[in-house]
Amino acid sequence: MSDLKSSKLIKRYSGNPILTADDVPYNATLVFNAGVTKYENKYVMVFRNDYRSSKQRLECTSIGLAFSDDGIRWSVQPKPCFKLKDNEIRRAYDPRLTVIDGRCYMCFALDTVHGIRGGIAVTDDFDKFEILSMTVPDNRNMVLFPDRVNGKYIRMERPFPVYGRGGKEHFDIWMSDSSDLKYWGNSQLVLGVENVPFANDKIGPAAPPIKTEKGWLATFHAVDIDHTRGKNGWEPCWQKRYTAGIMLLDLNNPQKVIGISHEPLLAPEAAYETENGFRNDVIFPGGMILEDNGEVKIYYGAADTVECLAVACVDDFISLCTPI
Ligand code: BMA
Repeated sequence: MSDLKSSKLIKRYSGNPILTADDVPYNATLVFNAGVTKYENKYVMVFRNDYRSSKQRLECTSIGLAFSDDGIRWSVQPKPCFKLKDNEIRRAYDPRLTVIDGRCYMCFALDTVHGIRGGIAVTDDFDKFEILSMTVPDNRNMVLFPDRVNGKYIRMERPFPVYGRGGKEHFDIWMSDSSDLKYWGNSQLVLGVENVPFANDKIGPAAPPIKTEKGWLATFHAVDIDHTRGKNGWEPCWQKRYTAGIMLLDLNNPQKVIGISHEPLLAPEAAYETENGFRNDVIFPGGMILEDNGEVKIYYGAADTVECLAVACVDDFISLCTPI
């Protein structure tokens, strides 16, 4: 799995990265893994910011807020917008946004004393957030579908069962539904890591899916480990690579995979993905927007350090997805 290339059907924005720590008017070091949506005629971004309170460690995380008129040039608001921290919760991070019936919902991961949890909150102004639900550990990478299916809200997620998967990081994509966004059940497996030819470790949902006539288009991240990789970033030893994949899910039974792209959509190739980052070779999409002209914008964190954009045509994405 040494040489992975990006699909020819997707183009990186030539002005990448679209957001870095230099654009943020408060303490910021790594600005990445953003959730992006269109809400009330503007593009909205919530991004992860890991920063230092002292010179030594990147021990703090906040979630920043930015707005844009074109989805490319962003203006970061003066203060972070969401912080969840107490004696139990260490930080909230990796936010994803979905607009459902005109309200904006944010999924996020929580590092807590007793494990990693997935949360869902709703906001109408990006100032006040009402927490609707938090999972038991360990779960994260949760994304909400923008429409109900058969009357139910749908969430994709990535639990991490360790004992049941042989003690390895063999983690898969699951789906649950809910009548009220608070109580979730009817959980079903969607895609196993063994079904993704460019993963040998784990997979997880990436951006919230978009609806097309042919099915739900859903991105995911796929991880491969190579133990011959040495120091590959600021950390002493980072041996994983994160690529982005895409799949097409049945409109009425979204737990059913119609097809996947058997090659990555995006594999780390550009310098801002492979060099000088906190963890090099990481592509982590968190936002996908379908424009009226059929263009799809994909927003992704690169090297856990900056936020980037790539664009493609929705019909090309559909054509890439063939049966497993
Ligand atoms: C995952 C998460 C992401 C991060 C990725 C690569 O486990 O922590 O936030 O981008 O690792 O470091």
